Amino acid sequence: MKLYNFPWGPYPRRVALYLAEKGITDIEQIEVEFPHQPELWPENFLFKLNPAHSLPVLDTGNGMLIGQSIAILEYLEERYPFPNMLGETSEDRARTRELVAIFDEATSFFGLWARQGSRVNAERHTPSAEAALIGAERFASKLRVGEAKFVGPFMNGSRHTIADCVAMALIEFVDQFYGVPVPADCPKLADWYLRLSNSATIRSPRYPQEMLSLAYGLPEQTQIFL
Ligand SMILES: N[C@@H](CCC(=O)N[C@@H](CS)C(=O)NCC(=O)O)C(=O)O
Repeated sequence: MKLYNFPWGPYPRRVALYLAEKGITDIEQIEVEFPHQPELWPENFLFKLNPAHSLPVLDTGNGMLIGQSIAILEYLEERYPFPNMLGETSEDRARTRELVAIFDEATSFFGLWARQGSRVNAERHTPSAEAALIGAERFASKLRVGEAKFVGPFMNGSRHTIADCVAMALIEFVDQFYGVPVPADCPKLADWYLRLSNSATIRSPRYPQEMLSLAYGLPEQTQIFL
């Protein structure tokens, strides 16, 4: 199998965290330049990989390309069932998937805030303060749902699941790249984030310095404080 990825984006990072936690080392990792510069790629390279032009993409080695991070996590969970990172019972798996969906939605709404409000995206989008505010408010409300559904000590109880990978990839990115702290009314998430940040399998990715210096301080740039 081959994984096309880059190290620091919130969607790619989900898979990187999963591989590290699971101890999977036999998937070839191919690092792709980001931001995407299609003119630098071999002809149609990423389009062939994924019509959405997004990363990560998993080449399963048997004729299939998977271009959605959650589908990749679930696929890998079937190929590498131990240790189980989805859940033992139907209820357990449903809870993990529910948490995954909550933090996936939060990631999309955060993307709206960042795309419409951050200096780092100014070349790609005409900023809209109104859209940025909608994104920020919806992002915060999804985190509150995550707080209410959090089981502890991990997202879904006593073991690390794919929900921890999806949530961690988001919270870490939002904090480290954009300078957005966990909202004060989500103390369980804040505590979980602190604990996991210090665990052996989670080492912060290196962010491109030039982009980081533009991105950092999103609340101040948009005057939206959660
Ligand atoms: N829903 C997709 C989203 C993937 C995604 O948007 N990835 C970003 C990187 S973090 C990307 O490649 N964006 C392409 C672009 O902005 O041009 C997934 O879960 O894999």
